[in-house]
Amino acid sequence: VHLAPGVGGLPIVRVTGRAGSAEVYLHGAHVASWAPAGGAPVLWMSAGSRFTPGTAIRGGIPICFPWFGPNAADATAPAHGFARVTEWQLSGAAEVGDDVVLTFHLTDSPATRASAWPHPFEARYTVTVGATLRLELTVTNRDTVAVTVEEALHSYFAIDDIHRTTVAGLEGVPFLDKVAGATPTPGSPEPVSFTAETDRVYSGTTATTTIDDGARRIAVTKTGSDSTVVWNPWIDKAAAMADFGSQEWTGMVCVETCNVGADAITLDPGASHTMTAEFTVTPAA
Ligand code: TA6
Repeated sequence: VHLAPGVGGLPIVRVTGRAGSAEVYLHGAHVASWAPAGGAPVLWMSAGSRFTPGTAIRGGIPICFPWFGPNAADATAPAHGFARVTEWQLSGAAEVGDDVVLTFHLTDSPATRASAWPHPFEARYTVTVGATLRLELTVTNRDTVAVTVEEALHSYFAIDDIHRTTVAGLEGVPFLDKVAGATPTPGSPEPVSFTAETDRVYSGTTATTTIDDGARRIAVTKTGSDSTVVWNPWIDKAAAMADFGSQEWTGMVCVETCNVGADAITLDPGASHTMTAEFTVTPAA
C-alpha cells in the first residue's frame, strides 16, 4: 500500500495485493481503478476526467452522499452531494489473507455544515481489494434530530461495447425513466439492453445484477441497498460533458447500488446504516 501524489497531484492510495490491485483517491475516497490479479481492469475511467479539488472524477466509483442528483433545496449545491468532492481521511490499511482492506472516514466540517445538508455525521468506507472488490459504506447520524439521506456507489464499469451489453437481474422491476422525465415505467421481462440514452431508477429491489458484454460477466451483489440505477449517456449527453471523451460512451455502463428517491434512508439520532456492494468478474458463458 503506497500513498503518493496521483493525477493532478491529488493524494492516491495505490494497492498492489496478491489477489488484486486498485487505486483510491482520498478525494471522495474515490476508487479509480481495480483489477483482479492477472485480470483486466474492471472499472471505466474517462480519459477526459478531471482530478481537481471540488470536481468529481469521471469514472471509477463516485460516492454520492448525502443526496443523489441535484439538491432539491439548493440548485447551487454540487450534484450527487458533497462526499465525492471532499477529501476523506485514510484511517486504516491491512492485509487480510490475500486481500487488502482500506478504511476511509469523513465527518462533518465547516464546509459540510454550510451546505444544503448541514447535519453532524460520520461516514466510514471500507474497500476490500482482492479477486473481488467489496465496498462497505456506513453512515451515522451525529445530529440530535432525525435526518434523511440518499446514498449511491455510482460505479462505472468498463465494457467492450454498450450496443452488445445487457444488464440482467432487474427483469419485471418497475423503474423511473429519467430520460422521459422520471416517468414510472412497468418492468420488462428482458434484461436491460441499450439503444439510446438510458437513465433508469429501479426502486424496492435488492437484486443482484449481472453485466454481460459478451466477453465477460460482472456480477454486482449488494446489501443494505433498495435501489439500483442503470445509466449510459449515449452520444449526445456524453458530448455535452466536458470530462467525457466523445467516443468513450460506448465503453462504459453505470450500475449503481444505492438508496435514492423512495428508498432514501431516515436515521434517528445516533443511528447508522450500512450499504455494501461486491463485484465479481467471470468469463462470459
Ligand atoms: O446516475 C445517473 C445520473 O444521475 C445521470 O442522471 C447523470 O446525471 C449521471 O448521474 C452523472 O451525474 P454527474 O453529476 O456525475 O455528471
